[in-house]
Amino acid sequence: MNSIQAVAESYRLFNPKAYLQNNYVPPRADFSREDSVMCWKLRCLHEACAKGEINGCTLVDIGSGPTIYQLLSAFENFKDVIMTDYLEVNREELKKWLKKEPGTFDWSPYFEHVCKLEGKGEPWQDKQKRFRERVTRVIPVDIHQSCPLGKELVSGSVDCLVSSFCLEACSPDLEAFQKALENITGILKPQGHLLLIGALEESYYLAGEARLSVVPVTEEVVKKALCTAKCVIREFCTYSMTPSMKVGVDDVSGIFFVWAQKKDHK
Ligand code: U87
Repeated sequence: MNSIQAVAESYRLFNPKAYLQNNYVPPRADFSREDSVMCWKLRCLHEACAKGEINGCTLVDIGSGPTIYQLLSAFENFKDVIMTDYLEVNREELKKWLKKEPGTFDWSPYFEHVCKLEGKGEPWQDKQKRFRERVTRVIPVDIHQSCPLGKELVSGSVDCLVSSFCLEACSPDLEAFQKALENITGILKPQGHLLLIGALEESYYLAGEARLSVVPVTEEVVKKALCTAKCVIREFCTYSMTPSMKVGVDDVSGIFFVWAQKKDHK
């Protein structure tokens, strides 16, 4: 078994419900605390999307997992939103939520928070309704394939990519991380946008019975990888995990947020 297969194997025990409990409730998602990691992520995404440059026809989220927060600002600027994950359990969790089936995660505090950031006084229910209408597909993805989304979404067809905590969490080493970044940015149009969020210097995280290995990356590694993948960095921000954000579900030391743009020429 090669190391990419070994990562795939380790994901077989991934539990979406446990994962959501570990990362998407307080203290990590405490909307009453501006310094919580979730407030920071949502603010970075909001500010980049509010500039008015990130828009177009198709937006694809790579490695969505069972979560939607990463799209709450960007989705408004695109006609068609596609969510993706490697695991069927995660795709099923997303589809259930989109279809308003009972027993799914409550994302309403996230919608409320993003509505507040936008400051238009819009009821969060309206945004949630729009989001459910805008996501047209939830499809499989494998960042280790040269066409991560298969033949349907080919090279140079997508206006914007979002990806949160996927590349480093699914790559056995830096070489695979680099290649995965090139694979996903390959589907972007020239000048297409990339909104990338990831863990800094993390080596593992837990999701129920699953213990997933993570390839530790630094700010410099990420910047160099983007440059090699022919992406121009428009913004790069980092967040240091405060003691209260350390909850025993991983050993992450910080988080990065990047807004980058694919170069014109190959
Ligand atoms: C999220 N995007 O929560 N190809 O943001 C493509 C694959 C492959 C493959 C597995 C990582 C969790 C990070 C979502 C889900 C991201 N998942 C799929 C976690 C780790 C730091 C930290 C985390 C979360 C796999 C929040 C916070 C912090 C998962 C997804 C990775 N520790 N995708 N070959 N293999 N996947 O099914 O859904 O990647 Cl605050 Cl700090």
